Amino acid sequence: MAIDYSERIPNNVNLDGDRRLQRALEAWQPEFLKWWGEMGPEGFQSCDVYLRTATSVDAKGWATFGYVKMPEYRWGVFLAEHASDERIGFGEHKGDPVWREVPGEHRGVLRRLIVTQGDTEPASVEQQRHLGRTCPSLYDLRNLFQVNVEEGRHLWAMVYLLHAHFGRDGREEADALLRRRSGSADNPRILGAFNERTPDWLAYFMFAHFTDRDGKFQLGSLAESGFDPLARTCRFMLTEEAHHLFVGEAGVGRVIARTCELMKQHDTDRVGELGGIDLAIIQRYLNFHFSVSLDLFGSELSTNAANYFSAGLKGRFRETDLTDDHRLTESVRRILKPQDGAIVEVEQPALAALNETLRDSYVADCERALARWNKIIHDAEVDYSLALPHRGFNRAIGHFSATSVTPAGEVVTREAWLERQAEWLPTRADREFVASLMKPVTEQGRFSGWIASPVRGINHQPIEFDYVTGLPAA
Ligand code: BYC
Repeated sequence: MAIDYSERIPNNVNLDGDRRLQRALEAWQPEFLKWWGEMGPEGFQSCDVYLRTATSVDAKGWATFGYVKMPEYRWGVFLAEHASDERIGFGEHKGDPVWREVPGEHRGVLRRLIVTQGDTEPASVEQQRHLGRTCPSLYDLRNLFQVNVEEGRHLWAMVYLLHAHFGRDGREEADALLRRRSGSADNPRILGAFNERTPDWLAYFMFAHFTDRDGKFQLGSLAESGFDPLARTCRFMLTEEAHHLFVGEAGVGRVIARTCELMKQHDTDRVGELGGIDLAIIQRYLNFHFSVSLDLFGSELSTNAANYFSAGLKGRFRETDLTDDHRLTESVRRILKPQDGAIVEVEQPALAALNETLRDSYVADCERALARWNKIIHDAEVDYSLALPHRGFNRAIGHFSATSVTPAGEVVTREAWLERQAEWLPTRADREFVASLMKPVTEQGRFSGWIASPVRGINHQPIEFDYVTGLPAA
């Protein structure tokens, strides 16, 4: 399963053996590079960045590290190895052999799922393109670029599926993925969170923590797909995704650690004048990114989600580990719903409520990470706890979108909510203050005053390693 890097498009899918597909992807490649030049990290394209590149897709050492200029990164097409059990694990086709080709009757929905997934990848690169200019350290700059090139590769992963399995429609969708733009009024990205700005590094770490974590769960459910090329593509993407989540969680954790250090040193909880970020501001950023990311799971009740599952296209997270009948036609579950000024639990068909089931898995994962952040605070002997807001708070999708819910889970009037919004979501003053801290630090081994240094470097290199060289003059 080694990857051949002498190919123009590195791959482990035997692209040589399919000249038509190879030519189609080779025609898309310059368009991708043009997009990367226009919308990728601004101002750093000629730097040498200490990046990892996939060399094989098996568990043993798939990555190799070395200096690469980002436009020369070897974006390629990599599928994980075949699973041992090649049967569909859920839905109406449970037990049938997996599909190697797109089943005709599911063509439209499958394409839509792949396009939606694919659209998020370039979107996140676009959202993060200005961040390099204000990096808190070379270490963080390198991590940002690692995430960016891998999101680019995730786009390649979805584009390969579109080209290989969806004919002319697929090629058109692949082109459209390079035309939509995050935040554009005329041609925006598909999902809400991917049109929000990522204006500063606290927002970036929160995004990598909360929004990339949606990626973990969505890719995890697509990795269960009965459409085998999609499942194997997503399985390999998940191995890359783990690093992105690390960047987010550790990044926020280091901001918290620095804040606590300043609080203890100066016996105050207002660390702004000392160049740190108050825990209250961190909480407001958390509230924003968590709620926007909850929307990415779709409505609580969704016939789309039920159809994806019944058709065998999109499972639940770790479907195979679950012990029910994997069909859910007779199952019910309880979901939260706003009703007459309160939040009540109602019973609903489990199939219709699958978005909520995936959202539950996500929230539980966020809770575990939150406990690790709170441990940093408590270990520093600071009397404060961060909390996840209620899942009805600040929602734009689903049945909470028309209801005003506080982070504590109280239903209030719209007026009351708007009056207190500044307590809960980042204010303009918060954003301006955080922006004022965003001064680039690019000396080896140095870090901005608002963030602690990491525990260790990348790939056993020291923290003061020269992770990015050839920086543009300030
Ligand atoms: N914003 O039936 P519903 C990642 C639309 S992140 C805007 O509830 P469904 C990454 C919906 O499309 C993972 N629109 O939706 C992270 C539908 O539209 P139509 C990305 C939204 O289909 C960081 C309508 O509302 N992968 O990888 O059950 C960096 C009715 O909704 C939103 C995927 O999402 C929204 N938030 O569920 C880089 C996996 N939510 O039909 C990468 C593929 C819903 O009325 N996508 N709508 O036009 C899916 O599985 C589903 O499309 C969704 C939505 C879960 C997103």
